[in-house]
Amino acid sequence: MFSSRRVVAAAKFLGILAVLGLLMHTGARLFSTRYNTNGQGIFDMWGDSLANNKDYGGGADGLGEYSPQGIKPVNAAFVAFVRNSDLYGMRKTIQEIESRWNHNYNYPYIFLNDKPFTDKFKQGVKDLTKAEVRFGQLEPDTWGYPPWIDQKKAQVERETSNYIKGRSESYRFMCRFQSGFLHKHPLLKDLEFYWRLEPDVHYFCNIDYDPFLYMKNNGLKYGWNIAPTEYEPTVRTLWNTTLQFMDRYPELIPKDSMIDWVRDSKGAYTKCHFWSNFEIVDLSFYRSEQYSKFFDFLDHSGGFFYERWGDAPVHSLAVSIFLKKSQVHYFDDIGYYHPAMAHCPDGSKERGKCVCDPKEGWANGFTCAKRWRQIS
Ligand SMILES: Nc1nc2c(ncn2[C@@H]2O[C@H](COP(=O)(O)OP(=O)(O)OP(=O)(O)O)[C@@H](O)[C@H]2O)c(=O)[nH]1
Ligand SMILES: [Mg+2]
Repeated sequence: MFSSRRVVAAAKFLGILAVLGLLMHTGARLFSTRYNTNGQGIFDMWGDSLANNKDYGGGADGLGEYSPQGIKPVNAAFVAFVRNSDLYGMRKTIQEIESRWNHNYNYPYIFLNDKPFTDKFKQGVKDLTKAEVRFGQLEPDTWGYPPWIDQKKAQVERETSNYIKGRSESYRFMCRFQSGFLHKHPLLKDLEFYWRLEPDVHYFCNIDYDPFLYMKNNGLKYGWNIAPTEYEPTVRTLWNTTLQFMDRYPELIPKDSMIDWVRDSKGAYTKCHFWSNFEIVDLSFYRSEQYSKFFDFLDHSGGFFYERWGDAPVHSLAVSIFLKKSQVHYFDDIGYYHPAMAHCPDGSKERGKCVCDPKEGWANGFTCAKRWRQIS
């Protein structure tokens, strides 16, 4: 027989355990969302809500809408600009994005190339997915030099540069194409959103909801995942050219943009940029008058050739001067690697299905990711 003192002591002990459990649970939830700066509820990032939220394409019930040939909730696709020689790197990427996400969601793929795709490439990527795959070649005048470029001057820059990819002509064509023409390609004409893919990237974790639908339902224009600083010699005059554009077209520049992400307290360029090898974008942004005037202005200044402006800093400057922070989303729940940098989601051990070590998710600690958390 238990004495009443023992019963009271046991009840007290159980009560303390329950309170401790509740505190630990809440603490873990708060900890796991400490980088969540997009104003979502605290349970959104690792909790049940995104994975099982039908509003965002989560949960088994919602997946019926995502049959391979069916019409998807968002008119969206993966888009990759690649060479035939990228076949095996691309196959690695497709295999991972399929197994981590798209085998359930079946969004189509669009591959573009400056040369015709070989049958080997086409079959090689099609073999890895049941989703629709489309192939296209670039439109005339979107690859190579526009007529106003002084090609001798461009050559001198190439031959004297000491920065990465500085000596490559085709890399510059690629950066100009991805900045100004990719979103205008006829195969992308009807797309609302794209998700950029590159060869040889890794997706570390399962994704249990539809990021396209998440962006669409929340009015988000631009989604990113890794944000380093750009190497200065490649963008020597990019910031000043952007300031000149803002002076020339004040009517296109909103007052409440997230410009302080790229402009420090002294007015200098922070060189922060979103790595565009992963980007999920509402293409109405790139199709807007604002963006297209911005690209034309940059293009005419010649910096794609007289320096080596990348599409990542160009896209990021446009995002920063035209959009509000609330229109931009940090996909910090997506584990991702492109050669040289990785983002491993904080709290991924709890999720169980990631293959990265959160301690090595060092892109999260970069100056520009920190700056993102600080700006309003
Ligand atoms: N068709 C075609 N695709 C290209 C060319 N140059 C680059 N690409 C593609 O453009 C994308 C970006 O090029 P990358 O060489 O990966 O550029 P990066 O990511 O800055 O550099 P890495 O660190 O080498 O990956 C990749 O998907 C390439 O396959 C080219 O001349 N033709
Ligand atoms: Mg790359």
